[in-house]
Amino acid sequence: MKLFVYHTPELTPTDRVPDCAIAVDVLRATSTIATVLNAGAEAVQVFSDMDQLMQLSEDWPPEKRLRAGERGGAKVEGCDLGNSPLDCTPERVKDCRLFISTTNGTRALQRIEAAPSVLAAALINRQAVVNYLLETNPETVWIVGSGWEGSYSLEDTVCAGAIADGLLASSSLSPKELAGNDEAIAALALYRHWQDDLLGLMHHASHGQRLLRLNCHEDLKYCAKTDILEVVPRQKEPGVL
Ligand code: 3SL
Repeated sequence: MKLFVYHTPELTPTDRVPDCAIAVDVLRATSTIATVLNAGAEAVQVFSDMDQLMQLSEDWPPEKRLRAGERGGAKVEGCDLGNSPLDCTPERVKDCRLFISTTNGTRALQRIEAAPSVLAAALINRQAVVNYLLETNPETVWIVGSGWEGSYSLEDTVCAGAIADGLLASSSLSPKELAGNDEAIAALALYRHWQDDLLGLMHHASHGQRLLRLNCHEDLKYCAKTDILEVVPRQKEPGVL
């Protein structure tokens, strides 16, 4: 297995696809997607465009549909939910399809949707994703950070490093054998430096600070937890996990 890390969708190659591509948006889209599927949602359908989300979700029975929209960290008016994973309780989401559009995370998923296997990972389901990779053993794996409007996000790279660390802990691979690019080595080093204070890292991160200004401290605390969910969100058809 060779692991490549790309910090943003924009930095991700467009001329080829890997065997497995993983989107990461720790704050907060992939944390929300993992939480909502773990809570019993039927599926999550992602959109980069809010109008398209509203239009396509119209065809779904209203009692089986939830619309989630986030822009700039805040809930989009007219949606049932914003992008807080803490709102995704089983009572609220069980058996529903979540139609979701967020600033960066849903764009990252759309960017990799042509890969034969597409996953969504966050710190909260890191070990489940690691186990899935070890079981399926894809030759090439890309981890694509969502970043923020084209720029780097610390928390996505630390999650990529956490996945790399988990793979190394459960295999005989060395970092040199596993890493496909320099970004993968850097992600591993970042995770190993911060692994005992991931919430502290989120407080340093620019998007963490943005969310703190929006009073989302509980979200940060939740998204900084590691390995609390067993779920592996997998794409069933383009845009649907
Ligand atoms: O950018 C995104 O996709 C979101 O996860 C951002 S936020 O955490 O909901 O503000």
